[in-house]
Amino acid sequence: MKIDVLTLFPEMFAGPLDVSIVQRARKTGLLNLRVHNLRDWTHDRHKTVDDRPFGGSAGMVLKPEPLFAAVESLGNEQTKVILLTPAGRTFSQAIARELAMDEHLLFICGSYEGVDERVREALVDDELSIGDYVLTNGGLPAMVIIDAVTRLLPGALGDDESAKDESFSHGLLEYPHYTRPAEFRGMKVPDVLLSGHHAEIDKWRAEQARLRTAQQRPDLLNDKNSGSRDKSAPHN
Ligand code: 4GY
Repeated sequence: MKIDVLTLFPEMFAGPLDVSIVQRARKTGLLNLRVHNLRDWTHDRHKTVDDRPFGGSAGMVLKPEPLFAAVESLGNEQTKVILLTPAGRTFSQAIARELAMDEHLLFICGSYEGVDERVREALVDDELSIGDYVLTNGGLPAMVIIDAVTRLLPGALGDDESAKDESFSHGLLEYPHYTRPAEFRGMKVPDVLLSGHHAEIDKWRAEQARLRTAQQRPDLLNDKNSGSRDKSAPHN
Protein backbone atom coordinates (compact mmCIF):
# COMPACT_ATOMS: atom_id res chain seq x y z
CA MET A 1 0.00 0.00 0.00
CA LYS A 2 1.13 3.53 -0.77
CA ILE A 3 0.27 6.37 1.65
CA ASP A 4 1.00 10.05 1.02
CA VAL A 5 0.50 12.68 3.72
CA LEU A 6 0.12 16.42 3.15
CA THR A 7 0.91 18.47 6.24
CA LEU A 8 2.41 21.79 7.33
CA PHE A 9 4.34 19.93 10.06
CA PRO A 10 6.15 16.94 8.53
CA GLU A 11 8.52 16.85 11.56
CA MET A 12 5.61 15.53 13.65
CA PHE A 13 5.69 12.26 11.75
CA ALA A 14 9.23 11.28 12.78
CA GLY A 15 8.91 8.91 15.73
CA PRO A 16 5.52 7.16 15.81
CA LEU A 17 5.90 5.70 12.32
CA ASP A 18 9.58 4.82 12.75
CA VAL A 19 9.13 2.08 15.34
CA SER A 20 7.71 -1.37 15.77
CA ILE A 21 5.23 -2.88 13.31
CA VAL A 22 4.91 0.22 11.10
CA GLN A 23 8.67 0.52 10.80
CA ARG A 24 8.92 -3.15 9.80
CA ALA A 25 6.10 -2.78 7.24
CA ARG A 26 7.96 0.16 5.69
CA LYS A 27 11.29 -1.69 5.63
CA THR A 28 9.80 -4.79 3.98
CA GLY A 29 8.00 -2.71 1.35
CA LEU A 30 4.47 -3.55 2.55
CA LEU A 31 3.95 0.15 3.23
CA ASN A 32 5.36 2.94 1.08
CA LEU A 33 4.81 6.04 3.25
CA ARG A 34 5.72 9.57 2.12
CA VAL A 35 5.15 12.66 4.24
CA HIS A 36 5.12 15.94 2.28
CA ASN A 37 5.25 19.58 3.30
CA LEU A 38 2.31 21.41 1.70
CA ARG A 39 4.61 24.44 1.32
CA ASP A 40 6.47 22.54 -1.40
CA TRP A 41 3.49 23.33 -3.68
CA THR A 42 3.60 27.10 -3.16
CA HIS A 43 5.30 29.51 -5.59
CA ASP A 44 5.58 32.80 -3.69
CA ARG A 45 8.59 33.94 -1.66
CA HIS A 46 6.81 33.41 1.66
CA LYS A 47 5.49 29.93 0.76
CA THR A 48 1.97 31.05 1.65
CA VAL A 49 -0.46 28.21 2.38
CA ASP A 50 -3.22 30.11 4.20
CA ASP A 51 -5.29 33.27 3.91
CA ARG A 52 -8.03 35.18 5.73
CA PRO A 53 -11.59 33.88 5.45
CA PHE A 54 -13.99 35.65 3.07
CA GLY A 55 -16.80 37.16 5.14
CA GLY A 56 -14.48 37.74 8.06
CA SER A 57 -13.83 35.93 11.36
CA ALA A 58 -10.81 34.93 13.37
CA GLY A 59 -8.25 32.45 12.08
CA MET A 60 -6.93 31.44 8.71
CA VAL A 61 -8.04 29.00 6.01
CA LEU A 62 -5.81 26.74 3.90
CA LYS A 63 -5.75 28.12 0.34
CA PRO A 64 -6.99 25.88 -2.47
CA GLU A 65 -4.08 26.31 -4.94
CA PRO A 66 -1.32 24.40 -3.03
CA LEU A 67 -3.72 21.61 -2.07
CA PHE A 68 -5.03 21.18 -5.62
CA ALA A 69 -1.47 21.20 -7.02
CA ALA A 70 -0.28 18.68 -4.40
CA VAL A 71 -3.18 16.26 -4.81
CA GLU A 72 -2.95 16.49 -8.62
CA SER A 73 0.79 15.75 -8.54
CA LEU A 74 0.62 12.91 -5.98
CA GLY A 75 -2.67 11.20 -6.82
CA ASN A 76 -4.53 9.59 -9.68
CA GLU A 77 -8.00 8.07 -10.24
CA GLN A 78 -7.17 5.15 -7.91
CA THR A 79 -6.19 7.42 -5.01
CA LYS A 80 -8.51 7.77 -2.03
CA VAL A 81 -8.14 11.33 -0.73
CA ILE A 82 -8.99 11.61 2.97
CA LEU A 83 -9.41 14.85 4.92
CA LEU A 84 -8.84 14.66 8.69
CA THR A 85 -11.42 16.80 10.45
CA PRO A 86 -13.68 16.63 13.51
CA ALA A 87 -16.56 16.97 11.00
CA GLY A 88 -15.78 13.58 9.44
CA ARG A 89 -17.31 10.19 10.18
CA THR A 90 -15.74 8.68 13.28
CA PHE A 91 -12.83 6.36 12.55
CA SER A 92 -13.30 2.76 13.70
CA GLN A 93 -11.83 -0.72 13.26
CA ALA A 94 -14.41 -1.33 10.50
CA ILE A 95 -13.15 1.75 8.61
CA ALA A 96 -9.54 0.61 9.16
CA ARG A 97 -10.43 -2.69 7.48
CA GLU A 98 -11.98 -0.78 4.55
CA LEU A 99 -8.91 1.44 4.09
CA ALA A 100 -6.54 -1.53 4.31
CA MET A 101 -8.00 -2.73 0.98
CA ASP A 102 -7.10 0.47 -0.91
CA GLU A 103 -3.97 0.69 -3.07
CA HIS A 104 -3.25 4.36 -2.41
CA LEU A 105 -4.35 6.70 0.39
CA LEU A 106 -3.63 10.42 0.50
CA PHE A 107 -4.22 12.20 3.80
CA ILE A 108 -4.79 15.94 3.98
CA CYS A 109 -4.03 17.23 7.48
CA GLY A 110 -6.09 20.35 8.16
CA SER A 111 -4.60 23.22 10.15
CA TYR A 112 -5.75 26.64 11.39
CA GLU A 113 -9.53 26.98 10.92
CA GLY A 114 -9.68 24.36 8.18
CA VAL A 115 -9.47 24.10 4.41
CA ASP A 116 -11.20 26.05 1.63
CA GLU A 117 -14.56 24.41 0.95
CA ARG A 118 -13.67 23.81 -2.72
CA VAL A 119 -11.00 21.35 -1.58
CA ARG A 120 -13.65 19.30 0.18
CA GLU A 121 -16.01 19.48 -2.78
CA ALA A 122 -13.58 18.71 -5.60
CA LEU A 123 -10.68 16.74 -4.09
CA VAL A 124 -11.81 14.87 -1.01
CA ASP A 125 -13.29 11.35 -1.22
CA ASP A 126 -13.79 10.80 2.51
CA GLU A 127 -13.66 12.88 5.70
CA LEU A 128 -12.58 11.13 8.89
CA SER A 129 -12.46 12.15 12.55
CA ILE A 130 -10.65 10.27 15.30
CA GLY A 131 -13.07 11.56 17.95
CA ASP A 132 -15.07 14.47 19.25
CA TYR A 133 -12.32 16.84 20.37
CA VAL A 134 -10.36 19.54 18.58
CA LEU A 135 -6.64 19.12 17.96
CA THR A 136 -4.24 21.74 16.64
CA ASN A 137 -3.89 19.98 13.27
CA GLY A 138 -4.62 16.71 11.50
CA GLY A 139 -1.16 15.18 11.96
CA LEU A 140 -1.94 13.03 14.97
CA PRO A 141 -5.22 11.74 13.44
CA ALA A 142 -3.33 10.81 10.26
CA MET A 143 -0.75 8.89 12.30
CA VAL A 144 -3.46 7.11 14.29
CA ILE A 145 -5.18 5.96 11.12
CA ILE A 146 -1.93 4.97 9.38
CA ASP A 147 -0.98 2.88 12.43
CA ALA A 148 -4.37 1.12 12.60
CA VAL A 149 -4.42 0.42 8.84
CA THR A 150 -0.80 -0.74 8.57
CA ARG A 151 -1.16 -3.53 11.11
CA LEU A 152 -4.06 -4.92 9.02
CA LEU A 153 -1.99 -5.21 5.82
CA PRO A 154 -1.48 -8.89 5.02
CA GLY A 155 1.93 -9.88 6.40
CA ALA A 156 2.35 -6.86 8.69
CA LEU A 157 1.92 -8.86 11.89
CA GLY A 158 4.11 -11.76 12.89
CA ASP A 159 2.61 -15.04 14.10
CA ASP A 160 2.85 -13.79 17.69
CA GLU A 161 0.92 -10.61 16.86
CA SER A 162 -2.06 -12.14 15.05
CA ALA A 163 -4.89 -9.66 14.50
CA LYS A 164 -7.67 -12.19 14.20
CA ASP A 165 -8.99 -12.70 17.73
CA GLU A 166 -8.45 -9.40 19.45
CA SER A 167 -10.78 -6.66 20.67
CA PHE A 168 -13.20 -5.37 18.02
CA SER A 169 -12.51 -8.12 15.51
CA HIS A 170 -15.49 -9.92 17.06
CA GLY A 171 -17.15 -6.75 18.37
CA LEU A 172 -16.35 -7.52 22.02
CA LEU A 173 -13.57 -6.48 24.37
CA GLU A 174 -10.71 -8.88 24.98
CA TYR A 175 -10.82 -11.40 27.81
CA PRO A 176 -8.27 -10.89 30.66
CA HIS A 177 -4.71 -12.00 29.98
CA TYR A 178 -2.23 -13.44 32.46
CA THR A 179 1.39 -14.54 32.31
CA ARG A 180 3.87 -15.86 34.88
CA PRO A 181 4.10 -15.87 37.84
CA ALA A 182 0.94 -17.85 38.69
CA GLU A 183 0.76 -15.89 41.95
CA PHE A 184 1.97 -12.30 42.29
CA ARG A 185 1.72 -10.38 45.59
CA GLY A 186 -1.10 -12.66 46.65
CA MET A 187 -3.02 -12.23 43.39
CA LYS A 188 -3.66 -15.55 41.70
CA VAL A 189 -4.16 -16.45 38.06
CA PRO A 190 -7.60 -18.11 37.64
CA ASP A 191 -7.25 -21.88 38.09
CA VAL A 192 -8.97 -22.69 34.80
CA LEU A 193 -6.09 -21.09 32.85
CA LEU A 194 -3.60 -23.43 34.56
CA SER A 195 -5.83 -26.49 34.09
CA GLY A 196 -4.82 -27.41 30.53
CA HIS A 197 -8.51 -27.99 29.62
CA HIS A 198 -8.68 -26.04 26.37
CA ALA A 199 -12.46 -26.28 25.92
CA GLU A 200 -12.95 -24.96 29.47
CA ILE A 201 -10.44 -22.18 28.85
CA ASP A 202 -12.23 -21.11 25.64
CA LYS A 203 -15.57 -21.10 27.48
CA TRP A 204 -14.14 -19.01 30.35
CA ARG A 205 -12.58 -16.50 27.96
CA ALA A 206 -15.79 -16.08 25.93
CA GLU A 207 -17.73 -15.51 29.14
CA GLN A 208 -15.16 -12.99 30.44
CA ALA A 209 -15.23 -11.10 27.11
CA ARG A 210 -19.01 -10.80 27.33
CA LEU A 211 -18.97 -9.77 31.01
CA ARG A 212 -16.23 -7.21 30.48
CA THR A 213 -17.99 -5.71 27.45
CA ALA A 214 -21.33 -5.48 29.27
CA GLN A 215 -19.62 -3.83 32.25
CA GLN A 216 -17.15 -1.47 30.56
CA ARG A 217 -18.55 -0.85 27.05
CA PRO A 218 -22.26 -1.78 26.94
CA ASP A 219 -22.56 0.46 23.85
CA LEU A 220 -20.54 -2.11 21.87
CA LEU A 221 -23.17 -4.79 22.38
CA ASN A 222 -25.57 -2.90 20.10
CA ASP A 223 -22.94 -1.31 17.86
CA LYS A 224 -23.26 -2.61 14.32
CA ASN A 225 -20.27 -0.56 13.12
CA SER A 226 -17.43 -1.44 15.45
CA GLY A 227 -16.99 -5.14 14.88
CA SER A 228 -16.91 -7.57 11.98
CA ARG A 229 -19.44 -9.93 13.54
CA ASP A 230 -22.82 -9.56 11.84
CA LYS A 231 -25.02 -8.84 14.83
CA SER A 232 -28.22 -9.01 12.79
CA ALA A 233 -27.53 -12.62 11.84
CA PRO A 234 -28.81 -15.49 14.01
CA HIS A 235 -26.18 -16.89 16.42
CA ASN A 236 -27.40 -20.56 16.63
N1 4GY B 1 -10.53 15.24 16.07
N2 4GY B 1 -10.19 14.09 14.05
C1 4GY B 1 -9.31 16.08 14.08
C2 4GY B 1 -8.90 17.41 14.52
C3 4GY B 1 -7.69 19.45 13.89
C4 4GY B 1 -8.68 22.92 12.84
C5 4GY B 1 -9.44 21.36 11.09
C6 4GY B 1 -10.03 15.15 14.83
O1 4GY B 1 -9.59 14.33 12.90
N3 4GY B 1 -9.05 15.54 12.90
O2 4GY B 1 -9.17 17.83 15.63
N4 4GY B 1 -8.20 18.12 13.61
C7 4GY B 1 -8.53 20.51 13.24
C8 4GY B 1 -7.89 21.84 13.51
C9 4GY B 1 -8.82 22.67 11.37
C10 4GY B 1 -8.67 20.25 11.76
